Amino acid sequence: MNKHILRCYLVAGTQDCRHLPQYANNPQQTLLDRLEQALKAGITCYQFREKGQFSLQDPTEIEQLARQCQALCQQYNVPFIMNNDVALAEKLKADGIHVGQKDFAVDKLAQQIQGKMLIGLSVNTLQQAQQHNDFNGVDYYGCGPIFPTFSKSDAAPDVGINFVQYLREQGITKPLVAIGGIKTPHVKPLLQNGADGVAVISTIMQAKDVALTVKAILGE
Ligand code: TZP
Repeated sequence: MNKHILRCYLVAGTQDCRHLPQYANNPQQTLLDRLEQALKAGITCYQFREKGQFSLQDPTEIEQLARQCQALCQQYNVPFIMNNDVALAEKLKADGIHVGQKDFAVDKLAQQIQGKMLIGLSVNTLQQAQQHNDFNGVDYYGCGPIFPTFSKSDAAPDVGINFVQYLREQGITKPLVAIGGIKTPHVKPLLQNGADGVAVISTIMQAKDVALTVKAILGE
């Protein structure tokens, strides 16, 4: 895979838009508007993650929104990754699927997907990273949470900014995106430590100026 897609990776669903003024009238449109601003500004990847108690619950509404987000991503030529929902990812022919450690047997998933989509896997320990380092079925790791996060209720313990460097020193060569509590000043040290990019929710979703924030992440 092209590692550059991990450089500025936005993860978001309607639950991440609750602070925005438009949200009360139309959560879906609020997400779509933010996503388009971020796409225009140059994000390199988007993960559709509709999750938790404040997310949409109706599968038809979720699918409809996912399709709209996907269409926007296609317009800007940015990969559309589905969080966790393999059936929906396959139905929509998403560019990728991202799964956690507890979600799936990733080896089985890779067999099922047969290279038709990218597969991202969350890792939180060296052992987890070692387990699939040489397995081509996993395309990239989401490594974290690096810092404490308010965007994921069941987040694993935070690993700290030097964890990425530690993984690289221990021979982890898989493309890797750092995630969890990442703000713009953390981007440079994370890249220097060996990350291929950063994935964020709140830094972009809560930005006063989305374009400036995306550019800051991209170092522009
Ligand atoms: N996985 C690990 S941390 C996290 C996810 C989805 C949440 C990241 O959100 P934020 O707001 O960038 O900390």
